[in-house]
Amino acid sequence: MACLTYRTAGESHGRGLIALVEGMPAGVPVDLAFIDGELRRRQGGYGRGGRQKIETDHAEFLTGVRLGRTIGSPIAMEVPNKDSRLDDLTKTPPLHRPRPGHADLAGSVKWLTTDCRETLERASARETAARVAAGALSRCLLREFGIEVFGFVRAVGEATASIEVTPDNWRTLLAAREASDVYCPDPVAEGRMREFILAQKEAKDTAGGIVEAHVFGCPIGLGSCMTWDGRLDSRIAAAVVGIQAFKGVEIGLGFEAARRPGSQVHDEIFFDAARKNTPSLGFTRGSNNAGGLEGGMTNGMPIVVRGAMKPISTLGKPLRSIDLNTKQPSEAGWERSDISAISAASVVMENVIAFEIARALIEKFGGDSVREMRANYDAYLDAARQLPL
Ligand code: EPS
Repeated sequence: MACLTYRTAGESHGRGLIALVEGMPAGVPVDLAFIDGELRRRQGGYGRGGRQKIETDHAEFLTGVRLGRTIGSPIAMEVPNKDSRLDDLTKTPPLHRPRPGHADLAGSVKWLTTDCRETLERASARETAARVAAGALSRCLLREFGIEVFGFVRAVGEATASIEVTPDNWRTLLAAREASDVYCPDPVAEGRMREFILAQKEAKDTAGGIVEAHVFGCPIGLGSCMTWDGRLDSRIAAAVVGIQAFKGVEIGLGFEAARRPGSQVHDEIFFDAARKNTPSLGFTRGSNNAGGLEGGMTNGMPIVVRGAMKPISTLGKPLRSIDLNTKQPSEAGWERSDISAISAASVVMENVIAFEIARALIEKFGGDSVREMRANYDAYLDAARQLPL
């Protein structure tokens, strides 16, 4: 079975970050401007630190692409680091005082060192540049099937965007998001988010938040209820909580569904013959509380995912910690960092979700080339439209 996978390599201050994507069919038009655009969006956002002023992230394709299209071979992408200084001890000195919330303590014990740098260099969210590169590449495939992803910042502090995202309004919201340096399309909430982040900066503190992504255009039946790890919701949840600093994920109504009776949760089913030729095959719903996934499979409604990011763990006013060499109480170490990376997190979540959708799409429609996938996709929708036989 065709299986799309990716691995990443690279340290925050090493030579660069690598994404190795395997299983991408031949014939995908690689939109480098789009991929680099996503990398630049990941660098942006209100509350980012000094590193992003140094870097101009872009993807270099080392393998797997010829004349602007994938050729079916493994694809190695590199995002070079300008701030490369891993082997210079004066510029990357040892860090012995683990930051609460970071990988520092667990990693140092795990790899039997008292220098947290050996862990933090890889644990750093800089690695998400490679994930965004892989995810943005997968979106070049998704586009061929009319599947699009839209992400934004839903909440920071007490400020929550009061917008409803629909297949009809998301492009307008996207324009509003593009105009917002917090990446929140609700201008009132955006102002309050900015105030909260600025207040944390002044208090030498940090901010997290909630990001949200919507996927439009999936045909019914991606993912599978047959195995736990074939369930698309399980893969999406793993991909989202696998992002640095993410502590939670919700699909559709999420935890709220657990508080309500069934009649106020489940999305009633209707049929609209006029939409028979769309990927939803004409099946419509009165609501989308399931967030587009039932039984771990797409149901034709937009996929809706929220992720919770904890505040950045490097605080300007450090929390109490201990020195790993002396075991004496000490303030946590300080490293250049962000006050908030919530806007960047929305870009990362969009792209890791896109990758999981692309993986499920390739599993369902297989094929060594986009052309073959397209034929399988069309044949499936035709067969489904002909039901009952
Ligand atoms: C990041 C780059 C890092 C940090 C941040 C994310 O750059 P540097 O450590 O050189 O300042 O800004 O990483 C962390 C928040 C972290 O805890 O490691 C990036 O490119 O996203």
